[in-house]
Amino acid sequence: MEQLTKEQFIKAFKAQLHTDYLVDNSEATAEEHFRTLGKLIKQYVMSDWLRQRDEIIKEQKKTAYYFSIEFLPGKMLQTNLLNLGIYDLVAEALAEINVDLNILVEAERDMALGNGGLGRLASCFMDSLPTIGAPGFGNGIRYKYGLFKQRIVNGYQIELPDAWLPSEGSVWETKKPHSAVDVKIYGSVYLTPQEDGVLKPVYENVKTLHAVPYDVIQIGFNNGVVNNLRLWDVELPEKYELDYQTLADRRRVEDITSFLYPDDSSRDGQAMRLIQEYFMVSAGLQTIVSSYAKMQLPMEKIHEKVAVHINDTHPAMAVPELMRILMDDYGVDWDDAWATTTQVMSYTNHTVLSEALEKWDAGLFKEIVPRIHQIVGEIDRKFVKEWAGKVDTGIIERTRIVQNNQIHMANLAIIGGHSVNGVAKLHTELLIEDVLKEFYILFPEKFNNKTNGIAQRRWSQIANPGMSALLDDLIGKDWRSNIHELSKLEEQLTNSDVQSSFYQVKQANKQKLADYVKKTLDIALPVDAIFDVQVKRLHAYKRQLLNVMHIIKLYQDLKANPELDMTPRVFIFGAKAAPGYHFAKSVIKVINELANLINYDTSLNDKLKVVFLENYNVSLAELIVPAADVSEQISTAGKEASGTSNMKFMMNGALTLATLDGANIEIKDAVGEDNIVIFGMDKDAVYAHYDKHDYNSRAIYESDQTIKRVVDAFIDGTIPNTHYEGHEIWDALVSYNDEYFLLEDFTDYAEKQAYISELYQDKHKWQAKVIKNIANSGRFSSDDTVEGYAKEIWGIL
Ligand code: 26Y
Repeated sequence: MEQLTKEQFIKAFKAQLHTDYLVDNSEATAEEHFRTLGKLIKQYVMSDWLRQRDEIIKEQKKTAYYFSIEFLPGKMLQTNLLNLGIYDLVAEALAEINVDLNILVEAERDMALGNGGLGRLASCFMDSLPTIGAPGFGNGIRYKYGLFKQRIVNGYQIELPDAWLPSEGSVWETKKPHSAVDVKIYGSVYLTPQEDGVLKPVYENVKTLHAVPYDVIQIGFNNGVVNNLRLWDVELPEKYELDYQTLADRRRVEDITSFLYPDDSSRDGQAMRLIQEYFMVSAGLQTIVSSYAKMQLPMEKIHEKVAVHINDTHPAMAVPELMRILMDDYGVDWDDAWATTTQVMSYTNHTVLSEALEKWDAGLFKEIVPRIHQIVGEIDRKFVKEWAGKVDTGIIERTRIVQNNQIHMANLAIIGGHSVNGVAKLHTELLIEDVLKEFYILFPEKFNNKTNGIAQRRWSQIANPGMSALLDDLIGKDWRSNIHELSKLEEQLTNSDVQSSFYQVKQANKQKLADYVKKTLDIALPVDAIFDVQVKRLHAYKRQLLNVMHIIKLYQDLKANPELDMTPRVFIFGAKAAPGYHFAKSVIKVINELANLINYDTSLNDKLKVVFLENYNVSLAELIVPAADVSEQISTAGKEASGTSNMKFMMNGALTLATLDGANIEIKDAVGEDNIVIFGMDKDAVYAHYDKHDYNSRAIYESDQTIKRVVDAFIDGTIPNTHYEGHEIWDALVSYNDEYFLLEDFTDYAEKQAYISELYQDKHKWQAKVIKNIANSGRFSSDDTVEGYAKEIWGIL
């Protein structure tokens, strides 16, 4: 890529504004400025993009395809400028013509094609893959509506559609109509022998969908590599227009890619979701196989050039779909197709919650994807036959794909691939020992761990420019390209000048967040208070309620003793609840009403504030994470597969208050016990309760006066306007035996919170721990995580 000068840039920028919008620089809107800059960036990388593609074809490089029903990139402008190494140049050039880059950044809409952790992880991987120079591409859906926009009205969550996509399309994408493929659903299929005796499927009454790809640029960091995220959109196939005669028929087709399902852990199997999954899988695989075919290599060896990753079970139909393409379209026989398919496929599990393990009704499956249904049936039959007599029949019955007229997608992904990984050490252990233990008996060699990571450039250089400048001063700039350089900070933990510099940076970030809160909620936050943050999807197992219980305790303590000497605290929440998740929505209502109660009670002397920030998303995370003093990672041990916000907070100098769950354990190992605050039951203690059935929350409630007082606050009128929600919560905690053990963990949690308050008073001690955390955060880079996938699972590096 040629070196760009400011003059060239300004000239090109103005010319593009003229061409596209017929406006001068001074009249253009922020949106027009943003799109113009985006377009220039795309042009700027075009030659690298094409070169990368040609290189892969010419050198016949093995390529990995990351299939995911969700990607959650957020905004891309800053990341793209940074990765291209032209951030400062462009910012300065724009300033010369009186354009503020920050305003352009604001003008970009968040691309929110994901629910939470799983989608955000996929996007961190999309940033890391080109950065480590790996040929790895994404494959997903171009939803017209991303995850809903959350509004809070009277304390309740309201969901509004997120129409993120402008009518002209996203600036980062390129439509590729000539690469479109057809996807068939519905109808019926039967097998009929050809002249050579081989059975061929004959389809009747199918519906054909036209899948059109949009390729989104994924720019590597300072290395001239540009990869591709391919998102599929549906169109009506002209050739088959007679199949769709009414407007309603046509709408139904368009609906396929119209929105992302807004659930992150449970959902009743819905036909449209199944169609989405198959649509994306089939379109992606057809393209992959046909480009492999151009290499003129034997089809039975496709695994030597292609790896397909199944991100959670949602794309698990990749297994039977590849079998279908190889057999029906390329004439490969079953055994050869199976041998190569299982070498192509690999699968990541992201959850141990049984309600999140995807299952489909076999009848629905057969109706929508009849040929895939046949192939799954055959895979299942062969699996049972292969293991019969070798292991206990109970094991076979519980690991087979079709059980009780349901298709178990995890079983399909495990049986049909060569690798199964969890996303943190503990999580992988739990898969092996518990959730997937019978698969481990059959296929121990498939299991491996890949602890999650984060795209550190976004979560440090972009989100926290203040800290980044300080790091440049202290350890030089190399950390920007090699995050492990952060460990050099180890030498400066106790240097009080360094400590106070980090403190200043944090205070400035807190002020920035406080300004936002003032502007959006009209609440003034004291920045000398501890900023205590819990941001993540709202779910019972994540235990936002435990945090709430502690806030209630502090409130009661302060009301009882207004003179109480307490380190001021600001509790910050951000969380979307799945629209159908009743209990989670009640928790949101209670947080908001508790916030109202506390924030306007002048007798508390600003010692306590609670804010719920609406519409938590990637961009808001970039504002919140650098401003946190305390990172709340308080899930019931054994339930959070990994967590990734824990890593982001750590890198930005927050202390983690955590249970021994998911990647929290690895954070503890990285910083040492003194530099993280651990509380509560570990996974063994939780499992002991499951084994012995001896948990009794009512007994705790009745015997512990503090807990009783806190829990009763949900129903005794303390929190206004929550009669219904309060009773629902009280019942969950007391009458229904507190499924996630909040009461058992509460006392330790409150004690550790008190310890944090005390610790914060000792600025030297606190800051030493802060710096220790930053110094050891490099090991959570997704560059390293993805390198592990690339080498050990996909074989592409
Ligand atoms: C089946 C459907 C309802 C469904 C849709 C989305 C099921 C699950 C999901 C999403 C799960 C998810 O986001 N899991 C999170 O993945 C992160 C990345 O690995 C983990 O860090 C986090 O602990 C886990 O909850």
